[in-house]
Amino acid sequence: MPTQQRIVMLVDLDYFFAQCEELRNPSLKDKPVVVGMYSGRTAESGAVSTSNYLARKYGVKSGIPLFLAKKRLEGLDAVFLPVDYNYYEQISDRIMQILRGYADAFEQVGIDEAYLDVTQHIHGDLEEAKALVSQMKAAVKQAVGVTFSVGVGPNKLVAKIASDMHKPDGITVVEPEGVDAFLSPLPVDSLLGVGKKTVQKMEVLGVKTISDLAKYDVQKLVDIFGKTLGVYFHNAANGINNEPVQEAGEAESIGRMGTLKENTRDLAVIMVKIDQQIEEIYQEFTQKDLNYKLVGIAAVMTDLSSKSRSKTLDKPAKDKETIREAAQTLFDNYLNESTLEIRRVGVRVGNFSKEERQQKQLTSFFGH
Ligand code: TTP
Ligand code: MG
Repeated sequence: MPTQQRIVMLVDLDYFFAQCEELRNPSLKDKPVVVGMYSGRTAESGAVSTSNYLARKYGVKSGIPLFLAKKRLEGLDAVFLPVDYNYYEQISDRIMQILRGYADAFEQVGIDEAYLDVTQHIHGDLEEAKALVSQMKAAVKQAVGVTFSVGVGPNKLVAKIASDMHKPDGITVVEPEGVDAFLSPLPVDSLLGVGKKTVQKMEVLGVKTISDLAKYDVQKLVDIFGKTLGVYFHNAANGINNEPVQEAGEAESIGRMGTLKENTRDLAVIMVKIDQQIEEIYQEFTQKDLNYKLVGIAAVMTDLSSKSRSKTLDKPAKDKETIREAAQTLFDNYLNESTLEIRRVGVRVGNFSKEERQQKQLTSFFGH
């Protein structure tokens, strides 16, 4: 199916943890609300998980230390609450259930995001897409009481970036002809998988915007970043992304998940655990005589939020080293983008099918 004809949406729930708190206590709505992960060391140590838009006006956002948030909100009637992940998950489940009904294909990513392929549902008509988003927003508002922002585009990559443009309760539609103009001026770190280190490397090359990256020689990118990433960056910068919207777990996979001895951001410590898991997985798929074509990782952070990333290989493999290499790269990229400590880790292999798959440009390398 030609990429241009698809219509893909990314739904991102607005200031999600904080919005959930406002939902069960509407009197919070006109106050700055900060949801934090308290580390327990002192009453104030820990980091902000998220905040409502009122708190953001004072520079309080995800990742900053709680004591700094307190300082920035001093004298205001601010409310600080601990993360209640189970409650947010219940709200999320109800919303996802509703959204699923609007999609030809649905893929939830984390607790507050989902991709919807709506191409057939709306006969490829972007005007209908806007109407559909209005319906979705109204349905979720009425049934659950939560707002979200939506990006609509010809593929997952564009939809994801678009979803960030108008928040909260926004919608951004990028037409296929408008993709280049939309992406060109954006900084390279708007692309999934471009973290701080990559930004620095690219800056040295004189590459700051997506337009710079799109024009940069693909062979040089491959020399610098390796084949998979180099080609991914080149395609992504040019708005090319054929990755299907696919329910997680649709493809059979074999995996292991486990808790680390202590919370860490140290890749070497993580890989010790991952190596044990690979050993077990290896036994299992060798017994079943399977070749795998996908390697995935998962991480649960200290605030119990979880992230997963996966990478599809150019060709099927059956050895341990390939899993290890891919898992290490995925964790390395992930650590590069997140500031939280990791508590549990996992690795899996999948896509055991022998058929050649068409989809090779995967933004799901980076999990979103
Ligand atoms: P986001 O969608 O990144 O943020 P958000 O929903 O709070 O705000 P926005 O309106 O900009 O979409 O993340 C979703 C939830 O994940 C967020 O509500 C809390 C959690 N989270 C953390 O716990 N730590 C973090 O560093 C980030 C970025 C998010
Ligand atoms: Mg969100």
